[in-house]
Amino acid sequence: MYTCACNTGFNGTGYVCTDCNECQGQCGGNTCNSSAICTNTLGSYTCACDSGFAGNGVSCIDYNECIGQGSGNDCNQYANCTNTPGSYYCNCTSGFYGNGVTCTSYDFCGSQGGSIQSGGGNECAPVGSTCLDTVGSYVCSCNPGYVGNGFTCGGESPESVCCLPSQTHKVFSST
Ligand SMILES: [Ca+2]
Ligand SMILES: [Ca+2]
Repeated sequence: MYTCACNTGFNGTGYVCTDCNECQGQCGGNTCNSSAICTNTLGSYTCACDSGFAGNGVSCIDYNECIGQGSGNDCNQYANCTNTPGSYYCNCTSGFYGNGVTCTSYDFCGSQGGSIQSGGGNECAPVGSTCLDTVGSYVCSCNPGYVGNGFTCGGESPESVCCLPSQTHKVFSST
């Protein structure tokens, strides 16, 4: 008289044994990390961390691509990188528009106008000033004969004729 038992990883009577699908919770389930892919195999299973994670499949730790881990990041030099579990994203900094991989300085001094917030336009004095685009910003200068900081430029005054144009650099806070 003898009895048969299925090997570990198999279900059945002992005469007929079929593989447990541990990935679907059979035979005690699996120990794969929640950020891993479980693959059923005959008699066992394997775990592999999702892309963007490092580890053996049971332990998976997010790569911080923003500090160069994993495959790093392709954020533009004028973008902020934000790490996320399994990934990351890029946002252009103030003064630039784009998808974060490509960031282009706004044409502040263009003739289209518009608000600073929407990217176009500038706050230079409408009369007596000159706007100069810089990378991610712009500079307002009062023309010779006008006095002010570039955002406000007063009319001609006798004493101002002698003086160099004043200017103010528009500074954006980086968020
Ligand atoms: Ca299995
Ligand atoms: Ca990440």
